[in-house]
Amino acid sequence: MASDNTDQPLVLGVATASYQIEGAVDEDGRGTSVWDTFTALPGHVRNGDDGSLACDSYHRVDDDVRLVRELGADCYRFSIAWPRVLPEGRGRVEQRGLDYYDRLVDALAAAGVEPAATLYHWDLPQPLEDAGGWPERATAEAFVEYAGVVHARLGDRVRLWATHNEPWCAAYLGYAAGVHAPGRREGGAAHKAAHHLMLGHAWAREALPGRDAGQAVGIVLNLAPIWPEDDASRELADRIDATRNRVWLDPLVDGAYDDRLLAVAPELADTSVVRDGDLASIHGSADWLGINYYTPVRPRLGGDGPPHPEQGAYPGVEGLDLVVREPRTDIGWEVEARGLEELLVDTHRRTGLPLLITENGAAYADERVVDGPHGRMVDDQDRIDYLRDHLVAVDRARAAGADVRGYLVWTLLDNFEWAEGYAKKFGLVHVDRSSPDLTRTPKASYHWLREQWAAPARQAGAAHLLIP
Ligand code: PNW
Repeated sequence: MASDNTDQPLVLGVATASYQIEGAVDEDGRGTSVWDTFTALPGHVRNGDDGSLACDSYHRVDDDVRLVRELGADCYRFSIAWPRVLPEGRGRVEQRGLDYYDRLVDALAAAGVEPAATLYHWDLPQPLEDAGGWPERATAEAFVEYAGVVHARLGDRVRLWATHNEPWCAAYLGYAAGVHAPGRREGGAAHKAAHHLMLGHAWAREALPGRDAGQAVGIVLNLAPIWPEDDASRELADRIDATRNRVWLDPLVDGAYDDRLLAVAPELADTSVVRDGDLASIHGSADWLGINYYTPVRPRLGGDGPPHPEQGAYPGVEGLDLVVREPRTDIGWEVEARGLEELLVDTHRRTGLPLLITENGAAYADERVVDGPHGRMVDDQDRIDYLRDHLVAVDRARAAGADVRGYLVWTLLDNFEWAEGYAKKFGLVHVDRSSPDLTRTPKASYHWLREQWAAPARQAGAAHLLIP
């Protein structure tokens, strides 16, 4: 029975990811990741940008945590760079890399902010990619080893864990479309990567001690509402839904890949890839589910013209056109808060899991620095409007019974936005890349959220909302 959940407290906070903010790629024994390699090759990233400096957060833990605390966030979601911890991907452990996350977690504790750690936000150690990457089952085994090492160091203080961030991007943008690292264009490899990502997730969760004692392990998916443009595009929409949503949710919820999915991803019918017991391992393997939402997907049956640039991200699907309606953010993504409401209600019905919105936010060209009530700041009214509309959508989904426990904004700082480099800015805080200390200036949206979040009396400590 649907119940109104709007009187339940909501965890509020912000999210970041290691490669996007840390910089310091050659420090303290960090190994090479696929993103170091990918960004070094011309043509992969706008303006030839890379994450070697990023926001220099590796050296600015205290500044960043202060910004999180002063925002009034309950929770800070960050990710751990695998090659800082295991420079070769497995085997030798680099304590200095772990020390950095140790300092971060302690600083968050001192600030009264609940840490939420993501183990994999795309920084695959290059040696593992050299051995075949996620299309190889051995990568899932290495991930379990890595997860255990991190957990042994941080598990006494971190209670909220996510295994993977957006495995769709890792598998399909990385191995099929080739627009993310490692830049391969092999549709079949992407489907295998998808399975191995889920397998690594499930095995890692199983291997983490303390899961029954006040810890919760989930996975972060960028599920999307799929809205066919017309009746003729319904069948096409179903095939988009297969790899965008069902390849993750079906094994998790049903312990199976069904025939409609196998028609798009025949590699998953191969019993040397999907082995006995794999689906049983993945079945039910999440204590909570993270949802990253930015925009709906509107497929339309394409004509005979050239293939749509994003078609490569949907291997096994021909004749795809993707419609992007107005209004759009600076990265070209449609603004449509109803997509979030629908996604939350549908995912609640489908999974029954506690849901945490682990990312939502907007890229705008925030160039106007003004004198405001809080001193110099960036006027980003468009971002305020985006966040307000999406927070209203969250409320509506909760009123309709969706079990949404929290909402984290993407992202704290203007940072390295993957293939878009530094040109597309999602931050609540502006980072002056030309200043030697990478000066951070909160935008109007930061001040607005702080006022919003100070208003309701929220319970201190966020983890209890997601811990079983
Ligand atoms: C997510 N796409 O990435 C990530 O989790 C963040 O690291 C990222 O900064 C944020 O969303 C904004 O992009 C995506 O091209 C990157 O479809 C690209 C796509 C989707 C998600």
